[in-house]
Amino acid sequence: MPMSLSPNLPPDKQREMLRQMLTIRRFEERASADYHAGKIYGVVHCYIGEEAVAVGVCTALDRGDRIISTHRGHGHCIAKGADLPRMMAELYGRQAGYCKGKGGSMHIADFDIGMLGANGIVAGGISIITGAGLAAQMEGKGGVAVAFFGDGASNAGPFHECLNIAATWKLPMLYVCENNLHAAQTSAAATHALSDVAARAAGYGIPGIVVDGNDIFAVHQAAVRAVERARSGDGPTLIECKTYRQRAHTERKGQPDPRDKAEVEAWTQKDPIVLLERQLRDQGDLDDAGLLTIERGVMDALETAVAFAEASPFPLPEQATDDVFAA
Ligand SMILES: Cc1ncc(C[n+]2csc(CCOP(=O)(O)OP(=O)(O)O)c2C)c(N)n1
Repeated sequence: MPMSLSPNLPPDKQREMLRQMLTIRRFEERASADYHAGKIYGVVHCYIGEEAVAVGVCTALDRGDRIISTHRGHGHCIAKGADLPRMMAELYGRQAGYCKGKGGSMHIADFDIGMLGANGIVAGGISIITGAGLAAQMEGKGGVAVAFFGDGASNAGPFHECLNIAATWKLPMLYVCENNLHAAQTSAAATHALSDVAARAAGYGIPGIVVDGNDIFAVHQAAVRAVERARSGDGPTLIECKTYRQRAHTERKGQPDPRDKAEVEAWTQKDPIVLLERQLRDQGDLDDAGLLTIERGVMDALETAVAFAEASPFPLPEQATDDVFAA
């Protein structure tokens, strides 16, 4: 199926979308390799295959708008403009990282760019960002707040409670469900009876929209409309992006991945980066040289981030309880 066209986006903005998606992809490929090489600790959940959602939505936002992420958070951080060296240093567990090396992949936040945090608690972020939506409404400056979450999270209480209150109070919110058809090792079909999470919006009296989450222009257009609605005081929208993670649930070796191989292959064929690249070439907005320039820029930025991480020391044992607010 051809991608949606996006006549409202100038070509340089479309190429910037590609650059951001490639940055997420290469960042995570490196994070995965370094995790397996024993340089990164804890756990790494890759967003590879879902990049069009984070970039498509965040391109519709202003810097002051706020987002919240999940355990699979690198893509959202990068799309909202987080600093790659500080992200990589955090994954490496170093002092120069976003959490001074004590949070790891699932705890990166940057309030200066409106990134309120990744979150290891499934659906936990939805409540926090709904509070940010209320704050934006009270500030009265037209800000919006965006919750990114998975299909699994849409079965949890916070999703339903927050949609209910956001709809009732007309909060300036986007609820963006990244439906990758599986929650860890459990298929979506085994945990909810509706095939579309977006249908749940009807229960709260707000629009529920289904988009092809691998088509960045479709995602972007849906986000632009939802942002307009939110900014004009009409309340939240639930956008369900049908997408797929090309990797297992985490990068840990030997974990079960019961997904059907044909399903994985079919979605890999619909890779969102390949789709955008092809679309830009068809439009005459990208050639081999242009792509090479983008790829080189991405790899240079990544090498700089890795060198920054490696040059930073590990936190000291006596710093273990610094900046820890709960015991
Ligand atoms: C409250 C809570 N329950 C269970 C888990 C274990 N867990 C981690 S990720 C995950 C699956 C989440 O699926 P989904 O929300 O669809 O996101 P995806 O991993 O597909 O991106 C589960 C059950 C958790 N982290 N938090």
